Amino acid sequence: MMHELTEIDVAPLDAEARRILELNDRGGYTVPTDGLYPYQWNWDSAFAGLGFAAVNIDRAWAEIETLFSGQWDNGMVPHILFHRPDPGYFPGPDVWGTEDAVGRGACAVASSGISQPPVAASLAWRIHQANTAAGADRLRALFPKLLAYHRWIMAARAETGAVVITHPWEAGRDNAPDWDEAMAGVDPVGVQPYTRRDTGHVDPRMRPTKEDYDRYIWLVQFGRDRKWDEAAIATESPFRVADPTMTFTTLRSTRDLAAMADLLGEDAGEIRDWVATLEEGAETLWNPALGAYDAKNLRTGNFAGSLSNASFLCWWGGLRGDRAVPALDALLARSPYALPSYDPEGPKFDHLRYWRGPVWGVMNYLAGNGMAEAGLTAQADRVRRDTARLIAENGFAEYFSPIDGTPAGGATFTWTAAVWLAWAS
Ligand code: 9YW
Repeated sequence: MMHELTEIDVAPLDAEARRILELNDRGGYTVPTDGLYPYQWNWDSAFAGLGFAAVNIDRAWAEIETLFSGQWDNGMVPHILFHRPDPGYFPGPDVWGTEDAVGRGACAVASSGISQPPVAASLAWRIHQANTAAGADRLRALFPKLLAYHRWIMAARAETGAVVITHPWEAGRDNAPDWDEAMAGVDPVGVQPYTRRDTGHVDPRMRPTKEDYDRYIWLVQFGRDRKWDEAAIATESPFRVADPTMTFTTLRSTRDLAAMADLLGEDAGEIRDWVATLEEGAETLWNPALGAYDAKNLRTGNFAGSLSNASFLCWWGGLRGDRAVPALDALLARSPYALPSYDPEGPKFDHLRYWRGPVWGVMNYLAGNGMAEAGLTAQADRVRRDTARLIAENGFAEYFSPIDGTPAGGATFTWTAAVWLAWAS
């Protein structure tokens, strides 16, 4: 269903987006939103950097640099950096227990023990392109850190060529139907008593269920008990799922890393080998029954059967060809607002429950830019215009209903502001 773009008055929205970045700036890093998410998150921060690039290039680089101050010795960049204690969030550093984690080494920043979609290289590359003079030295300093991050991903998570997650939080799509089968394989026995904080900040109907949450915490305890040793987790965990978000964002970031290497006069041989491995791995996520890329539970070999916004990150990953276009067009036709995080006609659709239906600006940014690059102009325009309309009509919410645009989750959200400034406006 196509919508006419009503005239949007861009100037006040630009001003509000800038105000939000300022509001959430904690000095060198940005929180996703006050209250609900009071720390530095990995992919949120890369998007914050992209947003700052439109406002203050120095601040943009600082955001990425602070993120990499939390990098472990083994190259892993955690999904949350706990720079300052905040009792309003659960699970905090005491629950993650990463002080003596295998691979952490000398890193002094308290953090979680898992990572997130590695968009940092791609968005740093765009920050660099926004002002190549200002970014020359900073890109050179960042490059070896990005390389180490990607070397860790390939060694720890790419056993099938596709990139796996060890916890639903790692995909950045917490309660997506993609993980349902693997989550059902987790028996949350022995979960220590805990109090959720998220449901005190937003309506519980918009959040993951208690059944999911028990398993999230069980998986954290499982990793902590193994000192976050990747080898032990890979062998023993019931939860190991190859994820299109991780796979396609890694693929794109790896390509961007190769471009950086060329610019900096560094050897890109190892990086280009990773691209070939990831392309082969991406092929294992093609689900013919769905006509789209899908998550795959490595413990059973089963596809999730989930048509999602992650399915259509393939073009952002640099894949070409039309075979996913019919599924995309069908999804667009049944979504008043694109792109839903789960098919509105699917059996698990829930229009406001987090990653089981709602539209997310960051996913639209990645998917929409990929579509434009692949020449899918009409689809790319639709995704961008819907993102702009959602924000113009409903504000800078964390996410939106794909049915009626209802704003949901946290308000004054950093990455929604960043996506507006960098792309949607
Ligand atoms: C959590 C911060 C994060 C995002 C994730 C999103 C949610 C919840 O919020 O995670 O507690 O980590 O699913 O993508 O990075 O905005």
